[in-house]
Amino acid sequence: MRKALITGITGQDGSYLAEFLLEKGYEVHGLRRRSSSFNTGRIDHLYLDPHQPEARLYLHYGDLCDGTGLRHLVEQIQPDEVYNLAAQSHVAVSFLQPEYTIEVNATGTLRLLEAVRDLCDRSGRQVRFYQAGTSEMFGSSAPPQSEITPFHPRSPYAVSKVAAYWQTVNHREAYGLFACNGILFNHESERRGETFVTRKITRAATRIKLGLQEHLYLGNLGARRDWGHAQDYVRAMWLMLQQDAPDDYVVATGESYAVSDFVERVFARLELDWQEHVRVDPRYFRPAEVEFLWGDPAKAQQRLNWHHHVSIDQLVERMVTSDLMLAQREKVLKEAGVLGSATGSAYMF
Ligand code: NDP
Ligand code: GDR
Repeated sequence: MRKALITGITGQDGSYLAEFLLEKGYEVHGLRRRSSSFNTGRIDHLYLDPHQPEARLYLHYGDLCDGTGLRHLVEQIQPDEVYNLAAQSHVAVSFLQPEYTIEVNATGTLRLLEAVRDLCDRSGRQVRFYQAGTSEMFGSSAPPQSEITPFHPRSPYAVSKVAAYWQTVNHREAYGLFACNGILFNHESERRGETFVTRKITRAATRIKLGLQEHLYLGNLGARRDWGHAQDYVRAMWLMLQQDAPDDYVVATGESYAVSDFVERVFARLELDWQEHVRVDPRYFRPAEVEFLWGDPAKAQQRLNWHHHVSIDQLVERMVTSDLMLAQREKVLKEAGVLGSATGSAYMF
């Protein structure tokens, strides 16, 4: 049975990747952070008591800031494949916490790469490594962006990911590690964190539909993104590690829409007039913005035979349907007097 280690397993992509690998018959090990509140909501449906013979998902406490712990875990688990998805992944937050963002995303990746290199050296095994790179690395480079487009990062987050990208390339070239960078454009889902713009929009619009809130405050409505569904994108991560040789790949839909387009689609689906409800609040503007991301996925299509299946309309449909159910539940609880109206804090950023 092949073993995979996923850092960031409690996040959006980690949860879909865990699902995908379990389905493929892997034993899956995930890194979870110690937290004072539960942070496993996205993977609880996959978890079985480890005493049960059919259990194949194991969680381990760890943190990308703790190199010793990472090293112990890599030694103990002896994975065949390592997927490094853990990150301080919010671009706006990275302007507020630049040192921490670099510490986790850049130095953290280096710590993990070194632990994997040592395991390969000592055991003579070839461990395959996936690094979660991002279209944010292209920053202000003109679209369409592909593997040969120069990087011009526009945030501490993007700078940290460029560093992690080159560390991954360097471990491949210097030590012969089977290490790949996925350069993934934005991908969303019903499990997307609520402070990323698509989910912020679907959460707010569905709450507006049910009378739970009146307005949605957003920043730059003109920014353009190439949005896919996370389920399609985790398949690409796995495909990269199944090739004969390691390489780097852009993963995108090849279509780009403005934030205002996404807003319009969501509100139209709910038969609401978005202009009545959406307000621009400059607090959500970023010190530097990435205006136009539009990926060229030709290499992934040709070499990995990867294609996205979920269209922008299907993405909107899935997110709206799921958030409508959440809002309905919220409404019932509120009417029963069980819930206050404290959810507003969730919509920061
Ligand atoms: P999420 O923010 O949903 O998940 C991030 C994960 O990283 C969570 O499991 C989080 O744990 C964990 N994490 C954060 N800090 C640490 C740390 N110090 N040590 C260990 N774990 C940590 O991100 P996504 O799932 O959306 O993205 C996955 C990866 O892909 C990230 O690296 C992101 O930067 C990158 N990426 C994402 C894209 C997207 O559009 N979604 C596009 C391109 C790249 P906890 O649950 O405890 O917070
Ligand atoms: P992004 O995603 O920065 O592309 O990073 P996000 O959804 O946060 O922003 C997309 C665009 O929408 C604009 N925007 C707003 N964004 C947020 N979050 N909140 C708002 O109110 C708002 N109003 C407008 C932003 O300015 C931006 O232009 C995501 C993350 O998942 C990264 O980890 C990943 O690497 C990239 O996608 C690819």
